[in-house]
Amino acid sequence: MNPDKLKDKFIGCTLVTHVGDSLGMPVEGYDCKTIEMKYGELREMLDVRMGAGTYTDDTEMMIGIAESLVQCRGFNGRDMAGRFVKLYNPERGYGGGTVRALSLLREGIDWNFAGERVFGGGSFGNGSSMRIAPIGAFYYDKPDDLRKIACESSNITHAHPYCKEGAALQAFAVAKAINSDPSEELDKQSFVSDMITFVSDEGKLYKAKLQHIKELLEYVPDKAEVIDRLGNDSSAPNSVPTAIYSFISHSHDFEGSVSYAVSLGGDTDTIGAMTGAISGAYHGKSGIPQRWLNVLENGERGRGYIEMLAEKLWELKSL
Ligand code: R7I
Ligand code: MG
Ligand code: MG
Repeated sequence: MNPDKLKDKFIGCTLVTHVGDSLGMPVEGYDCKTIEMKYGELREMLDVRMGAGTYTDDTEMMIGIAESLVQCRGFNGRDMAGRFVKLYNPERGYGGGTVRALSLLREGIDWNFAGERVFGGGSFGNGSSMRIAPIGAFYYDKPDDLRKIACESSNITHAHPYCKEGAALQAFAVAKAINSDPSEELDKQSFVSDMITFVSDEGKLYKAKLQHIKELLEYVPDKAEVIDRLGNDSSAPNSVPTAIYSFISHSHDFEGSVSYAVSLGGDTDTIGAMTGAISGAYHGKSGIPQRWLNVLENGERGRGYIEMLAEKLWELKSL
């Protein structure tokens, strides 16, 4: 891979996590029909709820992962857990399970044991998949390491096997998108087949959903069918496959993929963020519409900071 293109893709997957998060944030929890009725096709960041271009917990936690990988030159669970705790801003709209895990970590519970104490055995929420883009990028050429590190990073807050598998699958989708050349036609069916092969025996649920994706790619289904077969809620199994489908079904259309993800309703910021991570990894930063970049928040840990972290991650990789 041309180093400049690789750098563009590293920045793309992190920055478009922010884009998808911010595009979906104003309508999180709305159903598909309400979004369509109120806004039609949502392609602009609305100035409601937290304000246009503001990110939520999805991006804040992704920043924690990127900072930790850069500072530790790879995965360090204790450091990553500490950064999640330090960055936590309750105004960003965290899920209840993650709030509980972070408070256990703050009380001094070891990073390897807090996650399993949430919801008695670990949350199955999508909180560990939504933040995974930097791990998908950093380990894009090492699928075994990618799986291991994605699972360990999930375990910090989300110990349920569905979450570990979901985080690994989402990271693998980012890695596959980085490895794919957007100037060539994407072989959609083989992209999904590779994902089915990647899923472990504990992830049967994901294998079944990926099989649904293969079928849905054969025609243009209406949104109700996609939601029915793949889901759109805040559990990992009902959102990671939805993001993968949103990307693959619109792989040629960067803007359309993220807008489509949000249009499905439900957990819109998160499905938008995860779709954005894959689309951004595929098209790179250079594919992002300028009007979207312009509106992203850009304070102390905003757009510029995220871009700087992604560049550092890429530099580490290029050593
Ligand atoms: O996974 P998590 O961080 O939530 C992420 C979501 C995203 O949409 C963000 O944008 C933010 O809005 O929150 O937080 P969790 O609370 O661990 O999981 C999310 C949801 O999954 C919870 O609110 C529960 O509804 C559900 N859930 C469970 N319910 C019962 N028993 C997850 N695990 C369980 C469980 O074991
Ligand atoms: Mg959120
Ligand atoms: Mg969400």
